[in-house]
Amino acid sequence: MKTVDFEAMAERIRNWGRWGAEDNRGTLNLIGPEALVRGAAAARQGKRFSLGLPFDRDGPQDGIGRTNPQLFLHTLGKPVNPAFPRVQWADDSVFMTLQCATQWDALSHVHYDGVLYNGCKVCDTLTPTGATRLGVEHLADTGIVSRGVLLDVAAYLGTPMMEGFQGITPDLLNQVAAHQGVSFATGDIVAIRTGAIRCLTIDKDRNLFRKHQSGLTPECAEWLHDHQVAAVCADNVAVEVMNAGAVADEMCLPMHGLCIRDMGMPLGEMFNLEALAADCAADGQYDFLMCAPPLGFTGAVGSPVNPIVLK
Ligand code: UVW
Repeated sequence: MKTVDFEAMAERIRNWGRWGAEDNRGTLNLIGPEALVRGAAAARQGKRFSLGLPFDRDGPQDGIGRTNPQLFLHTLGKPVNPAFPRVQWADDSVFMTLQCATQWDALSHVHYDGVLYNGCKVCDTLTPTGATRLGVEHLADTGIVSRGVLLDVAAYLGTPMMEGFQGITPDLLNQVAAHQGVSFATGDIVAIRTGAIRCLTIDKDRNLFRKHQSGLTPECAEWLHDHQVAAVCADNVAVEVMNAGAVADEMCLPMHGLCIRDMGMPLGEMFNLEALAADCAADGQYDFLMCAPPLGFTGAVGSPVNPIVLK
């Protein structure tokens, strides 16, 4: 059954040209001086949290599509200067899919109908050595930093983890926000907690993680647009609900298309929100400074990140 008129919604929320034809940053343009000051002001207790998963061979990927980080310490000890053999250095290299663990999707990550954000044609933009437009470096130069607001959907539903593949609707987001007593301002980063990351952090079971992928329904793209959100992140693999069938009939991963390609909104995936959520529940403060700069790999379509939150 068709529940969303995908094309109509895409047209309503499309930000192409809003920040100029050459824009590569999309909704991050909403993070102006006011948003930065609001973010800094949310750090008022001297608490800090990392939202990053470890980057190692035991990561979330099953190796079928994407590769967990393979680190090679290829230089174990080499003299800096042979005249001083006591002082030596070690070097390492890593092979990994940039999307393998906690990460940002850049605006070049997802397209449909051969067109990316801001009307960039895939054939002119995506090359085997990187994206000529919309690469993650454009999100890295000023960082992804703003006020963050946690919406702890799992806690609101009274469960440590949403099981299976439950869709989180705009109505549910509003209920969680009202319950927590939070409101939103232009340029905020919204963090959605389903609890799914516990399959990795507690059960250490990447297969179990794939079986519990609740997330946002496509209608939430319009909610994010209406609330002038700069970026959204979640503790699941795709921010949006997976395996829910063809929610919008003709589209798979409809929120990816709507957010990344139409709105120009980066998606943050596999953010570990557990310790932060426990603290927010304890002190009632659900907003914070979120500092989550991607790495500036030129032309990359995404980047690993170790987000740091200050309260
Ligand atoms: C896809 O699965 C295509 O993307 P993501 O890693 O953003 O969920």
